[in-house]
Amino acid sequence: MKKSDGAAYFRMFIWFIVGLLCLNVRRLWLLTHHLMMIHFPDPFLVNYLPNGTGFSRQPVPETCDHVVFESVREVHGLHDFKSALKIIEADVERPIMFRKFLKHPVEDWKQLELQYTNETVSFNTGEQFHRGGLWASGAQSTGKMDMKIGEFFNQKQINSSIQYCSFVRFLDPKFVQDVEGHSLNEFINVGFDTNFLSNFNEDLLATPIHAAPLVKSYSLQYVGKKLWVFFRPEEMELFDPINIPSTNVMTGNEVEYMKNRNHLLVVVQEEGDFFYFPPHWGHAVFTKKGPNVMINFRELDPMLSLKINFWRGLEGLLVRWTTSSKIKLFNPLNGLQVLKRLETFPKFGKESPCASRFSQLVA
Ligand SMILES: O=C(O)CCC(=O)C(=O)O
Ligand SMILES: [Fe+2]
Repeated sequence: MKKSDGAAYFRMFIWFIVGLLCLNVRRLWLLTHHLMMIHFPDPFLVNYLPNGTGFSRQPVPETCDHVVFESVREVHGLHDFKSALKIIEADVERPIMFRKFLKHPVEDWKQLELQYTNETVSFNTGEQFHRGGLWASGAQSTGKMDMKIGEFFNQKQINSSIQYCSFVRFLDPKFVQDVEGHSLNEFINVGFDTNFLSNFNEDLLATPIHAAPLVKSYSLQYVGKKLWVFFRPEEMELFDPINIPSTNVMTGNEVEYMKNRNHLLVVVQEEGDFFYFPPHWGHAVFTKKGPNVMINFRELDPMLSLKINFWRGLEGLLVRWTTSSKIKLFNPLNGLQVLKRLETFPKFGKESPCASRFSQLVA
């Protein structure tokens, strides 16, 4: 090796280090800025969003005909948590669907419904206008109402008004069992449950794109069907996400998302299916009309979170450590003040042209 080669390599090495530092200064600045926005929304957030223009969620593509639906991995024939967890562990950074995991999901739900019949939970009420899009729900919320679990499915549905029990916790994980009578918390540390009950008149994308920064999610569909549209962690980063404390995108729209892609990563979850997805994976969830029950257990995994997306994971941890326990709930409606502020920006968009194809998939 000539002497000049050594000097050139050394210069390259120095530039490499300078590059890394610059990258980190930018990330550190972004992180600090987000924490300021989260804790002092008035001066920071208001200045950040330029008259809501960066936040317009209106545009949707003209057609969905060209979009290819790509599916997540699937496993058939497994019915116990222990074996499923082994498979999950082997490829923990990707979502996976276990088909027909529960053999009698509807009967299992009837049992749970009976057990929790007098448990009062808070339902979000709203008006539904269409089936929604990836960036904006097809319903606008009007408020909240408390209802007993046992009463919910016995009521009459009224026109376009909807009730959605989402992200609520009422279950003891030990009562949610596989066919062998084992529960998830015998094998992993289930942090909390988030449950979803609905009886929509029309299919509805009720939960637009968001992600969970710190937890692994294990979901069981008991009644009805849901269609999940997934955004990979790196795709979420294109739309200025912020942890509030779930990760919500602040910019982008469906047109922008589809510009350089012709595929959507989707999976339909049917009665009895058990579904795992890792932290940081963005998802928008389309719920089939009619009775619907889905239960999702969350397992805190900061190491995996940092591994998949270090800076977003760090932001998630800092938001968690610096907020009161009341708003640490995995509940957007109970979230930080910044979320309420984000809600005031134009958000109610058009129906996705893919909504008809989503409906066909859950039919
Ligand atoms: O089912 C829904 O509407 C949302 C579900 C969801 O976002 C979740 O379980 O993380
Ligand atoms: Fe979610």
